Amino acid sequence: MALREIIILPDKRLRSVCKPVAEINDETRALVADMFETMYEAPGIGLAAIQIGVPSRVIVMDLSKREAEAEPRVFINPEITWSSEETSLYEEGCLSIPDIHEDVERPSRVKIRYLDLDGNRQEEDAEGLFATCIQHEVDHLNGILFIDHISKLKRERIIKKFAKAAKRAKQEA
Ligand code: GNR
Ligand code: NI
Repeated sequence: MALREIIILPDKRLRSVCKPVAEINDETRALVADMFETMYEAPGIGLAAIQIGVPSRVIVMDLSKREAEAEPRVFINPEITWSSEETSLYEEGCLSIPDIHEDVERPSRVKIRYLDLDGNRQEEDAEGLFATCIQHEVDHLNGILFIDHISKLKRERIIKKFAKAAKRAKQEA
């Protein structure tokens, strides 16, 4: 297992449309292990493979409370097969856009289909934080970030802030 670097805005790789996993093998299992290590260390509640620079349709998640037992979950080639008309507002953050938190409106409930790490097809209903998080992560697989769901004014301010920070970091290097 290895801790991997989380890529942050304005890294263009975050806009990649990620490729489906063709075969679940040792490489997939090693990727998932690295993703869990990186997510728990951050710490975060979810992570898409592209956030460590790997353009594959793989997500890890753990929504358990800090004091409770860990509940690691893996979603390979996930699809949202249904979304409710009803929406919810949730304050989102993203490990690839550190220290920014904004309310995002999304469907309150979704149905998802995915492969687990054994390659078994799974179907699940998601609501609450699970629904928000899986939608946030599936967006990553399609090159979409939570700031794409907020006002253009707020989004452009955030993008500018990160572009400036990247420029400064480059000058100092
Ligand atoms: O750690 C995370 N917290 C979070 C909070 C509200 C909505 C979504 C998230 S996902 C985020 C980790 C991350 O960036 N996943 O892609
Ligand atoms: Ni994110």
